[in-house]
Amino acid sequence: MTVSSHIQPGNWPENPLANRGNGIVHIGVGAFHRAHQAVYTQQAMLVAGGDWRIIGVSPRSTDIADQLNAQDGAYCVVVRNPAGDECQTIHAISHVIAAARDGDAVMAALCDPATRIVTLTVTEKAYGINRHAMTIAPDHVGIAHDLADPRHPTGVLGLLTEALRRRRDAGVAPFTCLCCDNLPENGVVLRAGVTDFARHIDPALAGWIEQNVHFPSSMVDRITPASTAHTYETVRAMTGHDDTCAVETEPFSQWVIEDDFPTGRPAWEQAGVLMVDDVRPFEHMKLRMLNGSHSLIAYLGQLAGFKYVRDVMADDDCAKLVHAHMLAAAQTLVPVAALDFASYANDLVARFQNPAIAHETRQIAMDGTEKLPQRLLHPAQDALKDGKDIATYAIAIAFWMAFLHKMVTQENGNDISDPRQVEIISALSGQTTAQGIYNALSQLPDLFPQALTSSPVWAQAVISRLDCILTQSALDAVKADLS
Ligand code: CS2
Repeated sequence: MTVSSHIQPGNWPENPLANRGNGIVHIGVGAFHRAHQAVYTQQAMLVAGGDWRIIGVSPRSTDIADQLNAQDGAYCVVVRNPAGDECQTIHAISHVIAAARDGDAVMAALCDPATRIVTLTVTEKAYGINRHAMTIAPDHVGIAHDLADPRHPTGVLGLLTEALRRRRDAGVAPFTCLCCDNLPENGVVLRAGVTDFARHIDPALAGWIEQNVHFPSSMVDRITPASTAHTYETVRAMTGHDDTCAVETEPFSQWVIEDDFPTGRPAWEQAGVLMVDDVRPFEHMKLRMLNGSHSLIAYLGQLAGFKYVRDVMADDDCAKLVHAHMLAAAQTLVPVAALDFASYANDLVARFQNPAIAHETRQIAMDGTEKLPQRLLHPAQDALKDGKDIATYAIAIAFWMAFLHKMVTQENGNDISDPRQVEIISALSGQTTAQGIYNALSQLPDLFPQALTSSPVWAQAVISRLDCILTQSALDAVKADLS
């Protein structure tokens, strides 16, 4: 993708999109959105025009709204290339609304007929969807609040549902909902969540949404570590400006979207986005090969004292294990002519090794119970069913279990950073053996597929590795698996 507006030292470019109108509301203006969808959308408007600037909605933080608005929505993206940094200014976001203090403005933006697409990056846990049952989780805090007061929603499903209701009642065409979170068939999941939420408050509305609202799925990819002081220092050195909204990311970027936008869309394909009929082959490949390996790296790194992904990849044995896992994950994928899994794995290794990217293993280790099913557990289930090798899944899950056990015993579990932290701490209480820890975590409701929990082969594979990690070390377990 071409970099559109390089910043020369001391120079903050004019906004090339100043005369473009808004067309998208994006919920969750975190670093990933700023390094990915906003960049593509800017490029699409620069190449092909269109009124597709983005109104950002920050569900919780007010800081990002204050900071971005003070900069007229503009910020820098630092691309960490092994050969040197590049810096680009992005103007695709027109302004940001902090939902916590301005719910009415959020609703007005969602109901504006100019808003034809709502995109989302809110992380897996924010939806409040039980992905086993594909229904809303009524005890999820956002869902519970919005079911009680559906006209003043604060959660994602409640906001979309109420805005769609108002648009229907006003005779305004619905917006298209584009989920950009790392969930398999994320459009299908979002559709199930929104319609189930609507069904609880107004069954006719649920039927109207099913008939009229489109939820294309998408696969997003760009490694984007949380911004640090180093990010801001780089921007200051390159531009002479203080930009507290700056983000840093890798050179690689990919976005694959199902082309289902009845009320229009930016010419994303002219910015390098792949518009397809069916995103599933891409999404499975990415979730299983990239994100699955990422989770393996994260828990291994946390146990072995590697702060960054690149540190794990600098250890030969760990890098071999990661590569082996990528190939094992590829074994569970349906072959597609357009996709070469072996070369994708090689590219991933190079991306993970990028010495210019400081991606903390701790960041990826967060929210394990939300991430593991699509990244490791369902692929493991497929591998087991087809008689394929399950070793790398078993060691990845053993790392996750050992990581949780370590956090609970050494740090009282306070820093697990998982929405099911309380349950995890209670399940692990008093557990010291590999067998006990395995049983406790395997029995968390709605997490492990039954095909795994009922398999003695799987249990043995995980427990033996967990035992090695607990009695020797994570690196010894890696070595044992490679020998
Ligand atoms: C990572 C992802 O934090 C995580 O769980 O695996 O954010 C990953 O960096 C992105 O999906 C890459 O596109």
